[in-house]
Amino acid sequence: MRIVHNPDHHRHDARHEMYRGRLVPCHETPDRLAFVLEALRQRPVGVLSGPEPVSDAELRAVHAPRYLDFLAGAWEAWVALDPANAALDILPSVWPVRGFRHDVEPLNFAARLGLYSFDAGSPMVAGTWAAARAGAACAVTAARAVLSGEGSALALTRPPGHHAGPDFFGGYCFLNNAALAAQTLRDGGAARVAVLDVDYHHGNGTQTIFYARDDVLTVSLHGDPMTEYPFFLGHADERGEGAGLGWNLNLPLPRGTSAATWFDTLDHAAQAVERCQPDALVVALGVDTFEGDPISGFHLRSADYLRLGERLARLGLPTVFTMEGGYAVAEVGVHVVNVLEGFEA
Ligand code: Q9C
Ligand code: ZN
Repeated sequence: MRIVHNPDHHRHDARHEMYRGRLVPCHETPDRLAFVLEALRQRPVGVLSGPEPVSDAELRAVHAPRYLDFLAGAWEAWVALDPANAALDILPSVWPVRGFRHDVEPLNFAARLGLYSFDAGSPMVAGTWAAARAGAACAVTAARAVLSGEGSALALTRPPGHHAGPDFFGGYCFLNNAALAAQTLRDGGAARVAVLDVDYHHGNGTQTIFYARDDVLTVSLHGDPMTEYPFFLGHADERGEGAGLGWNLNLPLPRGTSAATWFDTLDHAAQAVERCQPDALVVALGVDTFEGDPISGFHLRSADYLRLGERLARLGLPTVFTMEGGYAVAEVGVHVVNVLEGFEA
């Protein structure tokens, strides 16, 4: 297994996210990745490397140019408003909802920030763009490795990606690493690609990116959006649209779901992947399904991640993993490496 590590991830190190009316310390922190690297030192299940460069064209195959331009220039625009802003994180506070215009990009910075986001939980700092872009390069590099015959690869990166859509960020995500990996696999010759999202939260960004397409199957098992973030997408009746009808599968589960039920549902997800007969698989690997996760509500235990890896390996597909959520920080490394070990066994 090839493991492509993001050397710039630590540059995304925000202070606070808005949660229940307060600014609370960020859940998505640089030490999450440090714990994975430490677990890999103890159990070297793969060969570590850095990312190759990614082109703007590759990013634009998934994200809107004006969104990418906004992200790339956001910090400079923020500090230009007031030099004192350099000491503050960027957080949106105004959004265009139903009936508002989305086709006109306002000049005002706060308004542009709201246009391109969907929550106040995803702060940006000076290094966010560099970290996210290097993370995208990790995802593309991992996909290229699999295209070159490597059986599997992990984009070991943060910030995560599966909540980021064609032109919006949120849920701690800015660039959709799983979608970039899937698109790279498509462009490299895979006729059909499946994305299987096992993060606790619905992969709304990935779903949105591929919703009308019949070349990428998106499958997500996640906390029921009636009660769980991201709330406004992820229901079972979202099956794709146009040519993509039948190419999206959501398997929402109630908060409190046991490991036994979760694995039964994973089996349904895996069967849907098999039916589509893809040439390659992308696994959006969140480990916030852990019973000890501070913001989630499923009950997987550490050893269950070995089983998850084994089940994914049974699909027998060239596989790219992208690192998504998981906020029981000290356990994240053990869980990610358990998945990889189970996969390689
Ligand atoms: N109720 C990922 O796992 N905030 N993102 C939830 C707690 C957003 C999670 C607040 C959670 C986003 C990649
Ligand atoms: Zn998550």
